[in-house]
Amino acid sequence: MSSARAAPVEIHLADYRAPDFYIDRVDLVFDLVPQETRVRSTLQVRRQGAHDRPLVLDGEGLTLLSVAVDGRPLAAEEFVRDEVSLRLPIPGDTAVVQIENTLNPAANTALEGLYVSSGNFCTQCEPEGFRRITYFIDRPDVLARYTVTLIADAEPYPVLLANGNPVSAEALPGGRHMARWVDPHPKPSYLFALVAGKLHAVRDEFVTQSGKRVDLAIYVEAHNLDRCAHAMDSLKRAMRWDEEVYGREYDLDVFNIVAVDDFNMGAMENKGLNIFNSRYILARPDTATDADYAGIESVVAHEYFHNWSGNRVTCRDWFQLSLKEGFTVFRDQEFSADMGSRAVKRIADVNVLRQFQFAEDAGPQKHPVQPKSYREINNFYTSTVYNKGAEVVRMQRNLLGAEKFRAGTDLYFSRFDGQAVTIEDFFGCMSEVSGLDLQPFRRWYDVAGTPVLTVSDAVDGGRYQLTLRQSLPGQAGIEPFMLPFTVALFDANGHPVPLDGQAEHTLVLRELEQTVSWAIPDAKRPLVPSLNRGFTAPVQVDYPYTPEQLAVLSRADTDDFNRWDAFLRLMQHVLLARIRAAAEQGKPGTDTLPEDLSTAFGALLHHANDDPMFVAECITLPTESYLADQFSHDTPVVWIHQERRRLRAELAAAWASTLHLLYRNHEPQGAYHFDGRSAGQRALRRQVLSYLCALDEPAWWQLAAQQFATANNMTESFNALLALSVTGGSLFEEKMQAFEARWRQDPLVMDKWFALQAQRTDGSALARVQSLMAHPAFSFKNPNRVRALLGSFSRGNLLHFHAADGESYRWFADRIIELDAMNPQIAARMASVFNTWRRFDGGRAAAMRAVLEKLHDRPDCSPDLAEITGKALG
Ligand code: B3K
Ligand code: ZN
Repeated sequence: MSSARAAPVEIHLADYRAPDFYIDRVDLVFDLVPQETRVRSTLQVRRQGAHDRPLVLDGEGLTLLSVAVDGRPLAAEEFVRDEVSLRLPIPGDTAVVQIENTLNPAANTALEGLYVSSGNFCTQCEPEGFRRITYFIDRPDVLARYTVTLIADAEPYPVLLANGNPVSAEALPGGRHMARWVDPHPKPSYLFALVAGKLHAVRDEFVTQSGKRVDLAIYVEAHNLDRCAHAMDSLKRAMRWDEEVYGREYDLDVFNIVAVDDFNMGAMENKGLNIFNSRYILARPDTATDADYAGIESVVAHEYFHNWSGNRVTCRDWFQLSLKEGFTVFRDQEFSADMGSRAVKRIADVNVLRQFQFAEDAGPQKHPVQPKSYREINNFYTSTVYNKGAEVVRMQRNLLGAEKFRAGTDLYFSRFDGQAVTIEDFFGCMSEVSGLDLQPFRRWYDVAGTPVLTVSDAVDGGRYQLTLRQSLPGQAGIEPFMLPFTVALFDANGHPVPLDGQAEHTLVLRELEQTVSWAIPDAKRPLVPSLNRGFTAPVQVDYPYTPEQLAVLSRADTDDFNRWDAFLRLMQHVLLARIRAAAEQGKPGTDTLPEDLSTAFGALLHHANDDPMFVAECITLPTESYLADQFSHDTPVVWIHQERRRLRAELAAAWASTLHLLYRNHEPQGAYHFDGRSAGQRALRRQVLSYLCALDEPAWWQLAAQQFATANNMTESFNALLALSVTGGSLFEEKMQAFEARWRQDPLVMDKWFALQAQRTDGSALARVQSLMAHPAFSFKNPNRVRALLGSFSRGNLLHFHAADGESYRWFADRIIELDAMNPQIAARMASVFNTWRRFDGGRAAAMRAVLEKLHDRPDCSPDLAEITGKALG
């Protein structure tokens, strides 16, 4: 199928108009054949308002066979059809429109609409894929009740699934069979789904809080049946949690999940029929890591939570995307926090926010949580809409308190059930239940960029005073944001200094500059403020911390998040200073490990027995790409890599015996189990081993090799490889080959191997990636494989992707061109790595700019890619 579309126009929020027609009921009959699927659609159409405009249906890449209105077939001259629409006159206020069309799912490489994955039919309609299946008013504010009949050959497609509840199934002549599904809940077309294929189900059941039994099933290929237990368990826990925490009950007789191998993103919340990228379902201790287990738990929950936040109450238009995504991410974050360690979950979420969203906010694709315009909506499923959107909901929860927030969500769900609504509507419920004037808060949805909070303090006449000033990088004369900001105070020994008798204080900031003060008794100076505790607001805090102050907080802060943050700042402080110095002098630094940092590192290690997961998070070095983001020009690629390695080796040398002791003491016993304690132990051992292997001592490498040989689970086995990759060499090579030999038939496991290969810094990484494209386990058509090999090379291999000769850029751009012809969404995502081109030195910047121009100036560049490259070029 060609991915070419009509030239996209810029769509503006301000231009929103209610639809000219509604469609109340849809009856669809699918005759499923890979090369030519036939769709018969019957639409009950209703005119909205007094007008005589025609009915305009969206449709792309379809072959139209017939159209009838109220039973009368239309002649060709009675309707108008172009590449993206079908216009027909509707005589009265209501009509029954019947359409027959065909399409070619087998040729659909864009994985949008109806396509074939591993021989099975599946769909992806959000945001605008339904128009690639049949003609429809394909926008989220048109909600209809669907009846769907699937007809297919029984042998290759024994399982036939659609949204809602199954109502009938029967065998048909000629080896065919049919199944009919009815979804009683009105829904927008983006939530439509069907699946047909040779699949097997793992089944379970859930009894809802009102006593209703729901049949649960996860459909996979037969050989994956033993990899569904964790996903099923996660689903049941999510269903219970949504009842307990939000009072939300499930509303159909069945809940089905299907895992497919070819999928553009993580998963999709289609009503009653979630479709998942198989990587977010399949897990067995020997094939999946702790990170995979955690990812499955949160994505299964996320999609389930959409049943209310997204499906029952949906979005009026795509500018409201964060209404469902930001809110649902917040819900899944809280679910995972309740299932495991709250502090560690918060650290992980803020890490994602800082690494991806802050970077997005600082680049050419910056946009508000509620964008004001777009060309290709697929490009707006971003970290800003998802992760900053979740922070904005979290702030509302923090401003209102848990109880009022729950009253607000109750009101929202009951008032807008079955409707397509706006961010304003959500927000209005929060104001209404709390009586708070949240209007100043609205700016969080409207303004792009990460606010900076510049904080200064003073001690004056027995009072401790904080002055907080808001600014937005690159913008003068801004209006203030409203934000909750939690603070506490410590003395030089790390003892808490109460503020007005309280351990901490949540300030609600509303002004560009605010000063607050508290009486403090004699506290040992210097005082150390703990700011934005728990990351109450998604801002950059700019306070001139000294290394001594950071060391105090990393040892003694009673807020785990800020303890972690203090140590990170300390590491970053040392690393950035060293990187700058090395870049200036053109040679590696020779200074010794700063005492503050080393002592703080040791103090954290001593805490590891109490909370191994937390300490593992703390001692994780900032990634190279995160460090690179801290430079606004002449990013010193080589020095970032080298100085980060040097620091790792120094810390390892200083603490080798403690590290080794921790490694031995935290060996998880018995069979693999995914729980906080043992996952924490494995995470700690992973960090510890990576530090030790950074030392030039073969004994540590042998330790990793031994772990690789004896591990009874993928986490420990892969962590050993990761540690060995720090040094490279023949031992690493040997273990990589052993891993490949064992797993080459297992694509999901091979993704880990491809990603690690792509990130290797020994030898010629580009040549290695080039040759791996021909590996039998690699497929350019599969988004997971492309992300593993090409995505990891471009984003995870700073040194080689940004090699000074520009060869990697040019080779990568040529792969993007090939991808663009097959799957524009993936091509656009891959291309956004070039967004940072202005932050590199002249030679690299020119080379990146040249490839952006090459990508952009092609006549057949997809709208997806053109929007990204156009913005990057500015
Ligand atoms: N709503 C889908 C994302 C659809 C992305 C389309 N490009 C998954 C999710 O966020 O739950
Ligand atoms: Zn979502």
